Amino acid sequence: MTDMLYDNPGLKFKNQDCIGESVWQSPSNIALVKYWGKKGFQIPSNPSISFSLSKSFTETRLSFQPAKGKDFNVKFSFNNNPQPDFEKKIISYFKSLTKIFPFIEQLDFDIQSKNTFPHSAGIASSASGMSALALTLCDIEQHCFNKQTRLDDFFQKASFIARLGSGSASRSVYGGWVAWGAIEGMESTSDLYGVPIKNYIHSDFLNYQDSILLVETGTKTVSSRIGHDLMNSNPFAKVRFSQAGQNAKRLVEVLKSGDIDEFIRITESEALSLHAMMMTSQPSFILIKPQTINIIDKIKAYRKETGVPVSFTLDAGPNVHLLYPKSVKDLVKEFINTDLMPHLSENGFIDDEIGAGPRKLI
Ligand code: 2P0
Repeated sequence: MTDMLYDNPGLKFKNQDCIGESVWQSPSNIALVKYWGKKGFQIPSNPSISFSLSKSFTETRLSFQPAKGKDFNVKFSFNNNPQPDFEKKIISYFKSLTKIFPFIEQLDFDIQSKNTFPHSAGIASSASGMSALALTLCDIEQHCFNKQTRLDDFFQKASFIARLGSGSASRSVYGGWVAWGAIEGMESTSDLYGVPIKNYIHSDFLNYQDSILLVETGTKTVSSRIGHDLMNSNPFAKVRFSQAGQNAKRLVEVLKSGDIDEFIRITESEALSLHAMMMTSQPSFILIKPQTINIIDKIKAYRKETGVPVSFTLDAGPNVHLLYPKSVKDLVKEFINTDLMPHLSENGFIDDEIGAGPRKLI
């Protein structure tokens, strides 16, 4: 299986045939079991589980034609604005892929990208951006070499390629619930690519909601590269990786059984453990803000008083992802409007939910 991922269709193709464009929309995702720490090159220190979002996605148009110069060229613009700094990052990412995709060296690329969510909203744009880019690259391979890949293999390779750009992006090439990283007792899972876990999901978890409560937008988050690196010297890292492995295994069972109380226990603990790792690294980072804690307190109190199964998770920033099944959406809307709004920034919240995954437009 792994061989297929590295397989390339040969160094040369008829240049004149390889011209065209590929356009993909690919979602961001929110992790419930967190990836924080890696070993070697883009291999996670523990498995992670996320669901892909519906409204928060990147749309990437990649046009390609035979290279004019000796080296391949990449132009990248975001919202129609050229991004020379990001261009350099893409060139080095593309260079890292030339063993798998030798055609990269023979083409010039024009990449135009845009997001449906604001840059500063604390939604993982590397997950949606790098997965969209990986999907367009896999598309070129199909186009230029007339490959007839099985759909499952196409997405597995896209996930593998996306991971090499950004770990969390490996989970965004699928809709619904996705695991990345080997989970004990689940042979389909791998450190090399994400796998959809759709066969195991209880109906309560099929339409889960994520209202992203914007506490502070535009705040600096710790770069994921630095954050992951700091786990190498974190004194609690070993325990954390083991905890995440257990939580991933347990969460897969919970998604199947529909045990929402256990879901809440695991996922809230994951969110706080992620931030505990940041607080206990050297240098330390405190990314949560006073309003993050106020909101968490309100969520816990509301859940205790009403029994409504709302819970929180956090990404690497101060905003709170409010999670709940669709059946309680009206109640939760009211809770947000009356209890939580005073704690939010002027940007309010983004009402998102589990999504169906990437979409090919062209
Ligand atoms: C996650 N995060 O599982 C965790 C939770 C942030 C907090 O994955 O270096 O941008 O590109 O592989 O995927 C952020 O790290 O890191 C991340 P790279 P990535 O979603």
